[in-house]
Amino acid sequence: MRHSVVMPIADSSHVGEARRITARFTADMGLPERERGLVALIVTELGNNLAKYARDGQLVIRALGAQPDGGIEILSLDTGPGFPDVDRRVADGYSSGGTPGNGLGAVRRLSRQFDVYSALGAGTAVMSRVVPAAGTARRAVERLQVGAVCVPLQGQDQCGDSWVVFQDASRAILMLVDGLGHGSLAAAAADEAVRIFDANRGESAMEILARAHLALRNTRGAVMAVAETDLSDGSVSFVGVGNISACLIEDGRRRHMISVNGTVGFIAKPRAFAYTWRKNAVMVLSSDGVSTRWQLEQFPDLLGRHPSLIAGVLFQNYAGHRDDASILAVRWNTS
Ligand SMILES: [Mn+2]
Repeated sequence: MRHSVVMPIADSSHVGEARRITARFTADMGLPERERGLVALIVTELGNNLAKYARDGQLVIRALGAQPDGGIEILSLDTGPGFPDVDRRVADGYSSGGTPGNGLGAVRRLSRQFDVYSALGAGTAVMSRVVPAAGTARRAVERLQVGAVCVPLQGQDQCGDSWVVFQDASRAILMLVDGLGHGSLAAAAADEAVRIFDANRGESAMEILARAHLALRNTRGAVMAVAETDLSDGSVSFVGVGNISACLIEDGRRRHMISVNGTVGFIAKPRAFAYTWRKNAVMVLSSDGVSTRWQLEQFPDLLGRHPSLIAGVLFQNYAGHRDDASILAVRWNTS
């Protein structure tokens, strides 16, 4: 649920490999047979598009919930060439006869949820979600749109980054943690932070951080941020320790949220900072495996798209290759 699988698609031989990896993933997560078939078709279609037309293409999959009926998300990411009039290319019945974007209409029809972003020079990002009917009903009450990419350093089995989004009727809490270094010891620290979060999610952001600080003493330590939001008025209590980047984006502006120096489990004097999360604004948290030097102006209109595409595009363009990398993007829905 928290970790994604990245599959680079440089040529058509990688498409079959991606299909096999995905088939194993959907079988392991217990996705029903019918949806497994849909996912295979979507991965093939998106993979072929990347192999034929795209630069730096990759597919990224993740489970959307702890249960099989939460469904699965498939992201297709590249750095170009990108194309204009993407909505027209996706529209039913439109066929460009073997040009980029061909086949996106079919992917949309196979998906429960679908969104696409493309701009000349910025590349293309496609989100396809396949969710069994039971899962759709359960998700109908969600007030947050959540996008995330969280992957280990290449060659590592375990991911030292992790994240959680929890919401109930009155509150939403976002958490992102980066265990120091990478590999299994980093993953152990991150897993412990997630365990503490899950056991204490009724508590304040300050209290969650304080408890994590105690619990992580026996680990390698971590940097971590928790953003607790009162959904009645959008007031945010943000508590961050160490190098987790956090911001709120609205009206094309990025407002940074402040973390204090330290390492959870070793030295941490957590402090809460207050912000306001206005409806339709997007909160973005990322670990230091993703550069923070992005500018929204580089990606015209991306902010209006599903947060999965925001997370995907930032991951595609700004994740380094020296550390685990995670980025969490969440929009607070007005409806
Ligand atoms: Mn890191």
